[in-house]
Amino acid sequence: MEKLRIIHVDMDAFFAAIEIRDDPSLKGKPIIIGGADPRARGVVSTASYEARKYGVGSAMPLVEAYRRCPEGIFLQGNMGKYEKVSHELMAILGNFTPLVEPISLDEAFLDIKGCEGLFGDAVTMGKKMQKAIKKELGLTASVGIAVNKFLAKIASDLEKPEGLVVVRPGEHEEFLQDMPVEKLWGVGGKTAKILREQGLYTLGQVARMEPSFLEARLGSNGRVLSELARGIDMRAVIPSREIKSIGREQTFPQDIQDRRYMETVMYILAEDVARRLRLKGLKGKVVTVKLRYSDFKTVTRRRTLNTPTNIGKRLFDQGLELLCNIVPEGVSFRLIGLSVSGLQGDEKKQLALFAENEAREEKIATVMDELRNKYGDDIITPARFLELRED
Ligand code: TTP
Ligand code: MG
Repeated sequence: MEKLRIIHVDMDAFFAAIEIRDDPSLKGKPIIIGGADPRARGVVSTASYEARKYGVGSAMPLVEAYRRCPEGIFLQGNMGKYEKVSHELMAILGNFTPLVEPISLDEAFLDIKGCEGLFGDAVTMGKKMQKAIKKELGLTASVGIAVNKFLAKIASDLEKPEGLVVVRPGEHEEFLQDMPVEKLWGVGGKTAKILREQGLYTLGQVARMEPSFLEARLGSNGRVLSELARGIDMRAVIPSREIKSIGREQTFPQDIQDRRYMETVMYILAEDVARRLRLKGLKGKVVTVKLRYSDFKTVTRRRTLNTPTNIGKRLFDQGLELLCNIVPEGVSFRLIGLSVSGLQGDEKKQLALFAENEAREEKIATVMDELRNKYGDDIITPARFLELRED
């Protein structure tokens, strides 16, 4: 029989809990993070459990949250602070096992394989993690423990806040039986509707269906969903990849002085780096520009953005500004480089924090990537790019 060895940790009302920790006068009050002015445009990133009683939740427009909970305390939030706490959280978890896979700022999977001897069994370890998080961060976490990721993730959500739910080997059938189909990984409104049209409302019903029936309606995803509903999930816990930065450099065959040329090169570098970030599902916060003068002296300059990005336009604006600061008029150079570090996973859920504009630009950029992948790089060619090619 499989062993209980996967732990899923998810912080309770993460952003709101941090604000309450840092300002105890907020304790027990309905706190809504997403914007200080609830009449302004914007969405809720999260709400304290007190605010959730009013029906306020993540991704809801602020205006709607205000309508439901006018006495709520609306706060802008501070992404930099939440990221710092997230790093501290992951470091605490890393003390238990090197096999930590961060899923978002407040969530991670752990595989305790090989570490049982040190801290006891999975349940003992889960409790110790909750204790360490509370003691060191002053925050509460919920924990799910099971034989695989899927079951552990569902378990951690069941008794929030400060819950600890164990799905023992062999118990998954009963555990999943009455859960709604939305609990399946990747099942949103559309797939849920297809399942319901087939009379499938619960995971128990999906589990009893022939996998081939689901496959006929949902493609290869149908087979995966069938397995999950039967409590089968073979995905391994993959410790966070250690990509530290993504960048690109351009060396020139001869010395360059022309500012417009420099701008064009920066544009191409920015678009390329942004595209690779998106391809890897990453965003970065620190933009670094490198410049080698014709005498081979090399300088670098960096700047940290307010919010992480994978949009070429933002990298370009920032890169160009840095570049202009280090190239005095009339000086010639041989190499320009642009790189982005301070990388983090591009979690959809963090979207809510970003300006609507960025979300739009991101969509456009993704569509452009798809076109380029399909038809080649030439399909979308900004005017700037054309100029360079003619050179
Ligand atoms: P969640 O873990 O989904 O939510 P939570 O920690 O606030 O509450 P729960 O106790 O139910 O786990 O997300 C973690 C943080 O990510 C959350 O505090 C704020 C941010 N977030 C957004 O910015 N937008 C979103 O739509 C969601 C779902 C989360
Ligand atoms: Mg959470």
